[in-house]
Amino acid sequence: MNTKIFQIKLKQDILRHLKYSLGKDAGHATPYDWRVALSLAIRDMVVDPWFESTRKTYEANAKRVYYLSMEFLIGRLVEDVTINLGFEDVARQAMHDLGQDYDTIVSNEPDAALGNGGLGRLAACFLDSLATLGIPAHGYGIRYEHGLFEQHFENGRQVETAEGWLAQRNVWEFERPEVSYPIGFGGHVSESDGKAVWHPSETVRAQAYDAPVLGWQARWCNTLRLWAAKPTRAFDLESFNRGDFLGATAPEALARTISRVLYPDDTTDIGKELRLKQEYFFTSASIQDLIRRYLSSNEDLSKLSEKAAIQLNDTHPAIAGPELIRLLSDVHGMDMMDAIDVTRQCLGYTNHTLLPEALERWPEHLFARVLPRHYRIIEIIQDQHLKATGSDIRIIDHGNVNMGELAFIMAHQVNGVSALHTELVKETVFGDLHKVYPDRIINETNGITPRRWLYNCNQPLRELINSTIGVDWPDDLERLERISQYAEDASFQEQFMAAKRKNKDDLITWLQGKTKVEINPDAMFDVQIKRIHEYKRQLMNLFETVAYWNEIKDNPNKKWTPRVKIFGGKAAPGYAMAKQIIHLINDVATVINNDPATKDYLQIVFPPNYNVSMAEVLIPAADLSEQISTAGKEASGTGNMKFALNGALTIGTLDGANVEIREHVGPENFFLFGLTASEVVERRKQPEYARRAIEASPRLYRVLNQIASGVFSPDEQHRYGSIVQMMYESDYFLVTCDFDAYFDCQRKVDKAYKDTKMWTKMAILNTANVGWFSSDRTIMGYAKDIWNTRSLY
Ligand code: 26V
Repeated sequence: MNTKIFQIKLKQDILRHLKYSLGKDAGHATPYDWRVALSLAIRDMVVDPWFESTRKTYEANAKRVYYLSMEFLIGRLVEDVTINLGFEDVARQAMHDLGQDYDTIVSNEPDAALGNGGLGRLAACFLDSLATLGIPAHGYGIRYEHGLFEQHFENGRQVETAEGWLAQRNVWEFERPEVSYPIGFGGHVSESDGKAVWHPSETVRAQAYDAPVLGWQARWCNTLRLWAAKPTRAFDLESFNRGDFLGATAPEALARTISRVLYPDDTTDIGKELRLKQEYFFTSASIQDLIRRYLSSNEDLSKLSEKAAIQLNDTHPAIAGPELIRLLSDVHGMDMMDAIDVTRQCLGYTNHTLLPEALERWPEHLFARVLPRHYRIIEIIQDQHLKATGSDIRIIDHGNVNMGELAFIMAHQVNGVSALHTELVKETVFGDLHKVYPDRIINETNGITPRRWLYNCNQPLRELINSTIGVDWPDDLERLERISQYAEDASFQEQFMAAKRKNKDDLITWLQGKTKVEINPDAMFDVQIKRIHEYKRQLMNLFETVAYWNEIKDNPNKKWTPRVKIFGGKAAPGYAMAKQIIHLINDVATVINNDPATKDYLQIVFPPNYNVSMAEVLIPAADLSEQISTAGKEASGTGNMKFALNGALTIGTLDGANVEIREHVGPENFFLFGLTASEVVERRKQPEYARRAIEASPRLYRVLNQIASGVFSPDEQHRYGSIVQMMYESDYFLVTCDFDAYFDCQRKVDKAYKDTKMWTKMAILNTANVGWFSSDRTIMGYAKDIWNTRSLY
């Protein structure tokens, strides 16, 4: 079909959905109606490729990947799907013909925010790449009623409100009432004919909702299956008839609690029973589902690993090990030791953090009460591991069930997410297990999908690349290298700069109404967007901002490089220090933005409610990417890759994937500073390292004094006393020790930015040389090293 005919058909489809799916006529349709009608029309076109991929997979009886993740941070979908179908222009024109602005309509879609940060966004990029590569795969997760909380500021403080993406119709999902599994909790275990029988005291149902995941150019389509918790008995008529109306709905409310909200805390082991139940809930449903699928085409469960690769996205689904063993042995009669072997051949485990407080441990008594049969199976796994290896590393230890050890011991491969992180995993968290299983830990450096993170979010740059090197790069991103030959070409440079400028203008437009600050588009846009955490060191960035402000005020006649400091990010609701940091950023912004002496040179903006859609506007507009974590703490980072791909230069430490990014773009195109991971460890051993660093840095000393004396909180002088005190007394993340190096490095950045030609060349070389960080490359690595799966087209 040619474009014209498609356009007519799409228009008809949109109007048909408006009428028959929404019951609206065009004259009375709201933007919401138009968006839903457009999405449904687009969705219709995904169904055939979806069926086709499923049919091919069944026909080939192919091995499937099962990606188990507590989080999928997807963002909006309609543009993504439209672009994968190759219908962007058609859809834009069709909407235009219907009197609607495509961009306005699609921006009305709520983000699917079923994740906290990096780990969840990685899962979403992986789904995109699996579909693009034609690898049969299912994502499995939870259909949270409320995604990540929404953030707004009241007097500079973060306030959280419940997010409600499902209040509107979720056009992408297909409800599957017929696909549902019982999930038990609690109770006791008895024995019958030498077999264990678990009698749960409470049972809920996991019901499937499927969304198609379409790959690039619609060549392949996988499924994201999310589970919603439902009661086994929806309504208690007896209670209702007695007049107990609330009690009648209690079973439903109780069951639904399990899939009600996404845990917003990615920093602490909150030790909540509900969280454990959530983990078991979606893992058990997924394992039951994949066994059923296997048995629909195969008989012998001992060969399960020939058809199923199960990847654990961190330890949240680590209960998959004991659950699969339970089902194989208790339910399907397999010998327990064989079941352990089969399970291990199926499982892979990805570690995403070294932070000790984020490693999951459950109090033994809680675990044994909620999952008595699994507790017993873990004891058996542990015995087998102790006997086979002679090691003394236990899963159940000091009254805790350690999910990291469980995942490690039950997986045939364990991977870190960047080269440095993987080495640190071997040396630290899993040092002892690594000695016992020396071939188990491997590295798979993270990646990002270039479809969302360049092709879709940065149209000006996309067009420039297309017209310069052709259109074949989005599914083979290393082809971007071809633009490096134009890095010094005056006309290409000019166009590259023009694209950046267009994105900056668009950002300014987008910010209107979100901030009162008037932004200078010629200023350097310096961006730090990520969860607020001490190790990510937003504080160091802020201290440097204050120091720069001081410098400008002290030397008002010097030619300063104008900067806009942009912050974005949410703090976990229970993380008091992170919330203080947000408050301080906003307070500093108020003072600096209102200083007439510096406002031409320095501005701070912190738009609230950072999410995937906001990242899609901010990243293309950035000149400078802040990747300044304490070395050894950021497992990989993926924002760092998105910025570099969009032509921002990085100021960063040797941490996570920064190390590899720097190798790819060349050290001369990367602003490096700070202690290395091993220097960090050494520095911490020195007494009073923070106090000494402050004493040695008049600049930092002055900044801390200003903060302590209430310069930024005139209404409450001592508001930030605890932050300043923490800097002097502990400063675990070494803000004080890296401050001077960071400040000096920022002045190098200033200087480089003044030389527009030089800067543009460096930016072009960043875009040209980060093709390796495509998540397609990452997924090919997993497919080869861990899953042993292949593309089916
Ligand atoms: C832990 C917990 C603990 C219980 C409450 C909920 C919750 C949610 C998440 C986590 C772990 C978060 C780990 C994480 O997001 N790590 C990030 O993973 C990215 C992808 O590999 C990586 O780029 C980031 O550097 C890393 O911080």
